[in-house]
Amino acid sequence: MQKPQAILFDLDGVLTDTSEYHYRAWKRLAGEEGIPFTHEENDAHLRGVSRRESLMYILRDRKVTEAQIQEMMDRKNRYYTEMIKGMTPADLVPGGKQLLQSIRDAGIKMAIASASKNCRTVLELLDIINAFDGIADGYSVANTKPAPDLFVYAAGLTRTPTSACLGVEDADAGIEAIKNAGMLALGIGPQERFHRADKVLPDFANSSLQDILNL
Ligand code: B16
Ligand code: MG
Repeated sequence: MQKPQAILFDLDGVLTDTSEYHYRAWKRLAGEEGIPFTHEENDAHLRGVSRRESLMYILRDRKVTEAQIQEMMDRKNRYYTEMIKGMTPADLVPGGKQLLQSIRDAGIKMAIASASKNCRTVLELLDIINAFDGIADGYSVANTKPAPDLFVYAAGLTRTPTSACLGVEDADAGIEAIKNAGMLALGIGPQERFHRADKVLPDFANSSLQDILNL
């Protein structure tokens, strides 16, 4: 492929493995509410999906008030923030620091496009908050993935046309968002998870810029 002018990274599940913490926090909440919830369901339906929509999936057609929804979202977030407290720069994907540096050295802009409201906290804990030209997170746009908005917003932060951007995602909803934004999409995870990815890498650890560009 032609060298992109900007690379837009999802955070949870791409640059760090916080997706497992999200799962465990939802699992605990679901257990407390007496609702069955599996890892497979998490991978298929919750990856990259906002906090509220994730809860709606878990609750399915149970009748709940808005106050109960808020309480459950807060409770899950308490469990999640408790789990990420101990994160350190060692929780960045192996080879991540070198990868970000080589992208910078190649003159390619970089931004984060994460659905998470905890995004900045995680970037600080990983000590990479200053590595990006922009950060689009769970506070940036109203329409969540698979809507293109978050990736379009992140492209704008790097002042790059969407057609010259490459997005990197571990969630099928995120790949949809990238393609809906008219960008090239790199999926991280098992091939069968993704429907519209231009390329898939099973694992992001120790990936080089060449691996990414080799679409
Ligand atoms: P929060 P990403 C997403 O982050 C996670 O994949 C998803 O599991 C989570 O529900 C969502 O953020 C919202 O997170 O509850 O912290 O606001 O993958 O888009 O970086
Ligand atoms: Mg993700």
